[in-house]
Order: sequence, then C-alpha cells, then structure tokens
Amino acid sequence: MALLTLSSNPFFTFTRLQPASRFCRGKSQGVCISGPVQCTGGAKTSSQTAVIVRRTASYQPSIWDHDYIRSLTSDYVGETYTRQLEKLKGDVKIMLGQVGEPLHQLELIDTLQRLGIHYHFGEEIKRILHSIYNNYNRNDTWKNGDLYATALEFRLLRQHGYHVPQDVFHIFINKMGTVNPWLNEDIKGILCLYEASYLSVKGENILEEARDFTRNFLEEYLERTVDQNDLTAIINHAMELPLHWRMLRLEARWFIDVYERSQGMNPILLELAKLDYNMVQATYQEDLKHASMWWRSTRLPEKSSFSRDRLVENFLWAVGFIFEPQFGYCRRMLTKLISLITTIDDVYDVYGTLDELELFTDAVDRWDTNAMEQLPQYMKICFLALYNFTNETAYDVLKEHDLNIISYLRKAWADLSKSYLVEAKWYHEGYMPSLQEYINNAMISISGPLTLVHAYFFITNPMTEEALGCLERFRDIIRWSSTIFRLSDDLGTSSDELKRGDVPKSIQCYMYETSASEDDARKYIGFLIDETWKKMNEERNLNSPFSQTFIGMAMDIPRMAQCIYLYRDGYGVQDRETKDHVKTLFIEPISLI
Ligand code: 0FV
Ligand code: MN
Ligand code: MN
Ligand code: MN
Ligand code: MN
Repeated sequence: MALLTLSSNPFFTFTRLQPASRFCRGKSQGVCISGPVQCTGGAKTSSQTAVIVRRTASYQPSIWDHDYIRSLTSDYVGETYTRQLEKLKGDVKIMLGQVGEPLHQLELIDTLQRLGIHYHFGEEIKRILHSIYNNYNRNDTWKNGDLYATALEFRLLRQHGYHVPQDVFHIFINKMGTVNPWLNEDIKGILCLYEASYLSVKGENILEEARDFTRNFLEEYLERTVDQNDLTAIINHAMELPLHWRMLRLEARWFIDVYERSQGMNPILLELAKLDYNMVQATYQEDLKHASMWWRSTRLPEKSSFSRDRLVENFLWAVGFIFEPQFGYCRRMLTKLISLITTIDDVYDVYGTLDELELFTDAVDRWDTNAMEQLPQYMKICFLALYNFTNETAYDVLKEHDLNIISYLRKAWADLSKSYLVEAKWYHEGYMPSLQEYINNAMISISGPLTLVHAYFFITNPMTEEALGCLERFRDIIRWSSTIFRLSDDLGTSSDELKRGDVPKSIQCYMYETSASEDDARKYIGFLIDETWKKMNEERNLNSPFSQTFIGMAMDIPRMAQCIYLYRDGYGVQDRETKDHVKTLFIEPISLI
C-alpha cells in the first residue's frame, strides 16, 4: 500500500494557487483543478500487477479495551438508592409547589436545568412557566427594571417555546448600542443577558447588539480582574461556549461543582443532583457494555483496520444526543449506527478507490445483497453489517408498531452514500465547489439526516403513517442541525483531511471563493454557525409535528459537535479532552460527601 504524497495532492497547495490559472470553472461557480490527480488506481483486486494506491489516515487504535469496558461497575444501583432518589424528588416537588415569587421560581428552574435534573420535573416546570407567561404583561413589578430578572425570564421562556419579544431589553440599551451606564456594575445581569442573547432569531437587532456588548464587556472584565475566583471561572466558561450551545451532561457535571461552592446552595438539590448523576452513570455503563459487545461481534474493528475504531467515543456522541436514562435503546442503537457511519465514511474518504466506491454506492442504492458479489472483500463485510443493522432496526419497529420502515432507512443510506460519492468524485477530479454547492451536499454527508431519521424511529411512540410523512415534509430542523454539525466538523477536522487528501471543506471553498485568509474563513464559518443557530431557534418554535424529545435531539447534535470539535478533532484524536469526558461521564462517580 503506497501513501499518497502530499505534493500530488492539489488541495494541499491550493492556497497558493491563482484562481484563473490553475482552475477551470465548473457548474454553479465551482471550479476544476486542471491536471492529473493521483490515487486513482483501478480496483483490479484480482490482478497481481495492478498497484492500488490508497490513502491512509494513520488513526490510532482505540484507547479503550473491550474487556475493561465489560468490567465497568457502579455502586449506584439497587433499591436503597432508588428509594433515596424518590424521596429527594418528592422533596423538590414540594419545593416547586411552595416557591411563590416569580424570580425565585425562575431561579429554581434554572438551577434544576443546570444540575441536569429538570427532566424529573417536566410537568411542574411547565406549569410554573405557563403561569409566568400568562401574567407576562399583567404583573411585572417583580422585575422592577432589573436586567438579571428580565434576562432570566426571557431565556427560560424562550427555551420552553414561548414567544417573548426582544423589546423587553429596550430599556437597558441606549441608542449607541451599548448597555446603559447604570448597569456597568451589574455583572450578574450582563452575564444573564449574554446567555439570553443566544436564544435569538434572525433579524433581532437588539439581541445582536446585546450579544456584542456583553461579550466585550465580560472579556474586558476578565482582563482587568487579577483575582481568579468562582465568578471569573463562570465567565470564562460562558465565553468559551454559551449555555445554549453546551452538551447537557457535561454541563451538568461542571455545574454540580460550581453549585456546591455557591452561596445559598440548597443541600437537597445538591444531593439529588449527585445521586441522580451517579445512578444515570450506572445505566450508561450498561448501554456501553451492550454496544461494545455488539461492536466486537461484528468484527469490523479488525476487518476494517484502516478505519477509526471509536466505540466508546461513539457512545459519547449518543449520550450527547440524548442523555435521559429512559432512552437506553436509542443510545445503544445510535452507538451502533455511528460506528457503521464512521467505518463507511473512512471507506469513502481514505481507503476505497473510486471504482470500488461506485460499486458500493450502487449496492446501497439497489439495496440488493446480489450486488455484494462484485464488491471487494473488505466492502462485503461493511455492506452486510449495514444491511443487517438496518433490518434489525426495521424489525424492531415492525414488531412494536406494525409499520414497515425499510424504505425510509434505505433512502437515508442511499442519500448518504451518494453524497459521499459526490465528494469522492470532486476529490478525484480536483473540483472546487462553491461554498453553497459544497454545503448542499455536505449537510447530508455529515450524516445528520441519516442519524435523525434513525433517531426518530428509536424514540417515537406511538408511530403512525401520518407522523412518518412529517419526516419528509418538515426537514428544516434536520437541515439546520446538520449544517451546524457539518461546519463544526470542518473547523475541527479539515486541516488533517486536506493533508492526507480529501475534498476541499467549507473553509477552503470560502477561501477560494473570496480570496480570504484561512483565519478569516474560519471566522466566517463561525458566523455561519451563529446564523444557523438562529434559524434553529426559530424553527423550533414553529408548530411542529415532531415531539419535544426529537426536537431536543436535533438541537443536541450541534451541541455535541461543538463540544467535540471545540479545540481540535476530538473524535479522531481521542486521548485528550475526549478521554476526560469519557472518564467523567461513564467511569468516575461523584463523591456524595
Ligand atoms: C466525522 O468524521 C464524524 F464525526 C463521523 C463520520 C461520525 C460521527 C457521526 C455521528 C456522530 C452521527 P469526518 O470528519 O471524517 O467526517 P467527514 O464528513 O468530514 O468525512
Ligand atoms: Mn435531549
Ligand atoms: Mn466523509
Ligand atoms: Mn471523513
Ligand atoms: Mn471532517
């Protein structure tokens, strides 16, 4: 197996190319790089003489041993803990019923959410927010022109789907687009406004200004504050990523420590949060063991050694997508799904030759085991693994709901394979798409739509023919979720991808289109992520046929992607932040004392 040399990869040097001389215009503003591209060896697997040139990604093997995963245990199982949990839940329900002041109600809800235990109190929280919303214009003396109270109410109401106008912040912001000077000492209020501003939709200029102002203000505050304390830690955390974009479980783990040290901490809430965290961790361990057994039984890790072996990290993605303990089936199935996606992605991006990829795409499109015959050996096992997994999923649904969903799953896989093939062809032809042309394909090739279609079947109950139609018709939430997933992945992975030879990603398409520097292109992609979140926020509040659980998952996908790709490719490179996340979430319980 030969390595593709970097110099033969046109994209590696593209930043130095002059557009007109080296590229030819393609359809819809895309361009072709003229000249031959290496790595096009035909798939003459039976021939002794044909040399197949394959790329390599040099992925490191898994750092998690299967037997180690199997050996994970938790003390936090059994009736004693269940009883204690129920008692604490009862205490909190009483608390929720007794707290009278709207501001205290909101603070309690915010604390429950941040501690990750809100899911036990869905009905109570809904009832309280409903009554606050109903009194919205009638009784607001409790806010009394206070920025913190106004912003907290705004964020929580919007989070729960209520429409609150941005004008509530009018009185705090003057014509210069800055917060009124009397607020300069109100750090808590400004931080709260910063977090609230991420709930905005397109065109909300007050919130945009508020975001810019609060970010600058808080950054300056950090610069001039020498003492590091809990407040600066909280602000730093918020500057890294806003609450609205955070992966829920890791945020809960982080906040439990902050809360423990905070003034006015309520010991009942703290105890419930810690106990619940540990008990949920015990269910994660069982999910993980189940998925790990399956992964081993497929023998894909050894049969596809060119590909990423990332079962534990795949489970981390799944927990990011849906954390509540009762969704174990969904998490297990998602973990399997993501493992298959990753293997097949590496077939297309790294190992497969173009001829082989055409055959594979055709086999998936025809959904025909007869088409397997023409595939090289390494592809046969991938194909049958995906075919069997799909049938397993469909069988589960047929069994439970009397519905045959094979056509939906087939179509989702065919769409994904075709988008992979488009990228492979672009790469082999040296074609440079326009940014828009790239995104149209890449929001599919990131596998967000495939994942959400599957997720829909993993969680929806009851399921009806009518509801299935919605998957086809209401695609925007899926589109925005997948777009952010794609753009975040490009920010984290494209440098390595281009080095080993891959299609130009969003950053490079934009650089080529506008002659921007890489730095500016990255900023622009960050801006697109921002704008796409606004579309998600808007879409989420429309009257949707999807359940709140499904919509939550569509929003948790970008959150997880932003977490994994925050500093680098935390998926390909597993032994840094990602390893800490795995330990924190699945291995180490919180000490109860
Ligand atoms: C991205 O890998 C990635 F994270 C994949 C394929 C698996 C995760 C899928 C889910 C969590 C649903 P990579 O950067 O190689 O993907 P692209 O599309 O850029 O080749
Ligand atoms: Mn969720
Ligand atoms: Mn790919
Ligand atoms: Mn890839
Ligand atoms: Mn990538």
